[in-house]
This record gives sequence, C-alpha cells and structure tokens, in this order.
Amino acid sequence: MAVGKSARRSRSPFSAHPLRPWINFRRKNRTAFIALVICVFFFYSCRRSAISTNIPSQHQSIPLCPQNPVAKDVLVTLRTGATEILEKLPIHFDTTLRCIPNYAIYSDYEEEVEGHHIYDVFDELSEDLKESVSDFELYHRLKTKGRDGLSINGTDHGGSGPSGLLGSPGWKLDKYKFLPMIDKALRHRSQAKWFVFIELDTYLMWGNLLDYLSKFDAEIPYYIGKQMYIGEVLFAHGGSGFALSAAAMRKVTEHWRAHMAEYNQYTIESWAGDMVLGKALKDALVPLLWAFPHFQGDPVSTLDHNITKIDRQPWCYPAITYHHMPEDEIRSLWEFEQEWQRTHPGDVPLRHSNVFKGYIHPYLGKERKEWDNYSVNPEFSEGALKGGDAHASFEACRLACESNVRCLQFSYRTSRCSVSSEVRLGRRATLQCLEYSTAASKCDKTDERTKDLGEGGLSAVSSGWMVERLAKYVSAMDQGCNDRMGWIT
Ligand SMILES: *[C@@H]1O[C@H](CO)[C@@H](O)[C@H](O)[C@H]1NC(C)=O
Ligand SMILES: *[C@@H]1O[C@H](CO)[C@@H](O)[C@H](O)[C@H]1NC(C)=O
Ligand SMILES: *[C@H]1O[C@H](CO)[C@@H](O)[C@H](O)[C@H]1NC(C)=O
Repeated sequence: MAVGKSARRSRSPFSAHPLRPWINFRRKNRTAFIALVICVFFFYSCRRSAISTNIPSQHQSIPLCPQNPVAKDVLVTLRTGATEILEKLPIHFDTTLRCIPNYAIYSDYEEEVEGHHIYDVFDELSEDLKESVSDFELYHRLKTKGRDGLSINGTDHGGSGPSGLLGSPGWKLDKYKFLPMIDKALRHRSQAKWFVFIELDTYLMWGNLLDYLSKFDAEIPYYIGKQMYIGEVLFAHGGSGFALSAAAMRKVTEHWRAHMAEYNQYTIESWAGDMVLGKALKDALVPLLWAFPHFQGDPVSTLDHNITKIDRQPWCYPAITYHHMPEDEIRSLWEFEQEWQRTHPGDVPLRHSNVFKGYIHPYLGKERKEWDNYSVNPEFSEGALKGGDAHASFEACRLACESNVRCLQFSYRTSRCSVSSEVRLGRRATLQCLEYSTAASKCDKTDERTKDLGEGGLSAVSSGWMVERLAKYVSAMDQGCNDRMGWIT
C-alpha cells in the first residue's frame, strides 16, 4: 500500500479551524488580493461555525459520508454518564454521528438528550450488586431524584464521568458498565457484524474505520484496539476506542452470562472497566489485536507524531481514533475530514501524516501568542538551555532554540523559556503547562504565577516553531515510511 501521500498544503485551509488563522509570512509574494480573499473566507467560515453550534443537525448542510457498504453492519456504542453527557454529547450530533447510521448511547441514567434516547446500562444488572455496593450511590440518587440527584447540598459532585477524576462518583460507576454494555449492544443490533465502542472524548474517523474493518471476517472473533496492561491483564484501552466482531461479542456475552457472579466480584476489586472486559475476553479465548497507532490515546493537538511504540510511529499509519478531544478540536478535526473528503474523493485511508500536513503544519508559525505547545521534554530543554540567557525574552528563547540543531519548537512566558525537539500543535492558553501527563493526555501542573497577567505584569505564554526545520522534519518523517506500513491486520 502506498504511503506518505501528502496533503496538498497549497489548498486553502479547511474551514473554521479553531485556531485563529495564522498568516504565513514566508510567502511574501502573495498578493494583497489573495490575502483579502482569505480574510473574507475566514470571516465567513468562523461565522458559519459560530452559527452552526446553535442550529439543530437537520438544518445543516448534508455531510459527505463515506460510501462503504460495511457502514450498515456496524453499531457504534458511546459509553457515558449523567455527569458529563449534557456537556460532551451534543458536539457528536453535529459532527461524528452524522455519518453513522447505527449507534446507541449507554449511560448510568436514562433520559432524552436533544431528542435522542439514552439507555440505562444498569437496568438489568443484579439488584443485589446495585444494593450492596456503595459505588452505586450516584445511580440510586439519579433514579430517585433525576438530574437533581447529581448535586449534594447544592454542589455538583459529579466530576466528569468515565474520563473524570479517579474517585469521582461518575468514575466509580464506570467500570460496571462494560460487560452489560456489550450484552445490550449485541441485542440492540443482533444482525450487526461489528461493534465499536467509544467515549464522548473519543474522535472516530468513520471512513477509515470502515476501510479497516472491511479487511477482516466478522465471523472470526476479533478484539481490536490500543493495547494496554494493568498488571498482567492485557486489554484495549477504552478511551482510545475498540472494535469487536460479532463472533467475539457472542463469545464474551455467553461467557459472562455463565460466570456473572465471578465477574461482578472481579469488577468490584478492579479499578477500570476496560480492563475487566479485557479479562473476560481473554477468559473467553478472544485474543487482542494490537492496533496502535490506528487506535491511539492522544488528542490531535498533543500527539507527538514521531513517538515510537511497539516499533511503530503514528506518522506512516492510517488514523482511526484520538482521545481526550475537547469539543473545539472535535469540531475542527471533523471539518478537516470533511474538507479532505471533498478534495480527495475515494482516497482512503487518511494517515496520521496527512493530518499533520493538512491540519497541524499550516498552523505552526514563528510566533503564536497565548498558545502553549504542550510539549514537555524537560531533559532536552534543560540541556539545550544551559548557560545561555534564553529566559530573558521571547526573542532570546527563539535564538536559543535556533542554536540547537535538534530544537523544533519553544515556548516562552515571562522569564521562563522552554524548548523541545518534538513537534506538537498545542492549544490556546495563557499559562504554561509545566508537567504533562502522557497517560492522561493532560496538563498536570501549570505555572502558578497567575497573578499579574496583563500590562506590565507577566505575559501570557507564547509558542514558536523553527519553521524552516519543520519542512525537513516532514520529509525525514516521510522517508521513515515504507510499503508495509498500511493497515495492521
Ligand atoms: C448535606 O447536608 C446535610 C444537612 O445539612 C448534612 O447532614 C450532610 O452531611 C451534607 N452532605 C454532604 C455530602 O455535604
Ligand atoms: C524522531 O525521534 C527520534 C528519536 O527520538 C529522533 O532520533 C529523530 O531525529 C526524530 N525524527 C525527526 C524527523 O525529528
Ligand atoms: C512547550 O511548552 C511547555 C510548557 O510551556 C514547555 O515545558 C515545553 O518545553 C515547550 N516545548 C517547546 C518545544 O517549546
């Protein structure tokens, strides 16, 4: 399979990237006329996206959806909870779900959201379990008081559901959802050949997923996702999304039904439901297909495309999921994908390198104000900055990066420079992220010096990239790809 086909960067950027359009000053020969056209274009596309958030999906223009016959054979399941659903579900009705013919949403609370039915995943679960385990307190409160049950004494004790804080009531319930969800999904659409499971902060590239699944025979038990271990147990990471063939679904539900009490106990003792499911699949003799980097755990804005895991770099491979995706990134990636389909009809799959070239690279400039690149590799930074006066100013920081051949980007906030040999898009921010958790894909610690933001005080963080080196980075990355690096089967 041919790899490294590049997105044509000369095309106008897709509409409504959340990032303010950064004007590429390298192309000095652009006429004022083109600049004007671009300004008008962005003005319209920003307005359009601002408006579209308030328009129900049926009034939107018809999205370009992949024409793959496998689509009707797939049930996509979203697993969520009452604590996060109102905040995080609606964006999916506007974007990813618009092309998916069959989906079901499972939660810890039955309700309607924007006219869609949300199923209570626990309604058939053993009453004994629900009555005897304190993790179900939130569930009972929701049952008796409805949404009012979310707040205790006026404060919201919700956290944010599956992806929320460990120890929050929403998270405590989450691990019990997986096995009942599998069972319900299979009955919900028993004729489906594939069942795909995601969370509300998972971005799913639907066209790519269909192309991928069509490589497999669903009558063989398949369990496909991003490999992860907790202790000895191997499983597919839930937030990265995973797929089960109909044969695997049948095997694991039969096994679960025959050993329900044991799995209930095992779930009580475990802390993550994706791991409980992994254990049940292993017990049912369904092996896991390690599908990194098609399924992977980072959001598009902080993924290092040059990271190597199990001997694979994302760059050369097709993308299927991103995790920890905030609403604005879901929207802009969807718009990018739509634009890609318009300009590359039938050209699947879309690779991580295409996402880098088309969605990320055009936005990496010499200076972005109020922008944090989120790349934290302190070893490199400390070594590279030793002895200089890089912390004196943004410009000094840039020079420090320039003087180290491996440096690709830097960020600066009043008297703190940091540099990196990794490339990341990053996000809008005022404070610098000082410690980044790759496990959780989020900033663990920000610069505490928050006080004097504003004139004369501390500046907001700014980031910059070594734009000339990025072109070399892209071609070096492309050269690392070969024909074997297509779909992992
Ligand atoms: C809520 O308020 C009641 C009565 O004021 C009190 O007894 C209880 O401990 C409070 N619960 C929490 C979780 O704060
Ligand atoms: C990718 O990462 C490896 C290992 O850190 C590094 O040696 C290599 O130079 C990087 N590639 C590019 C193009 O930066
Ligand atoms: C990006 O920002 C973080 C935090 O601000 C910093 O620690 C890191 O070194 C920066 N990376 C680059 C490449 O500048």
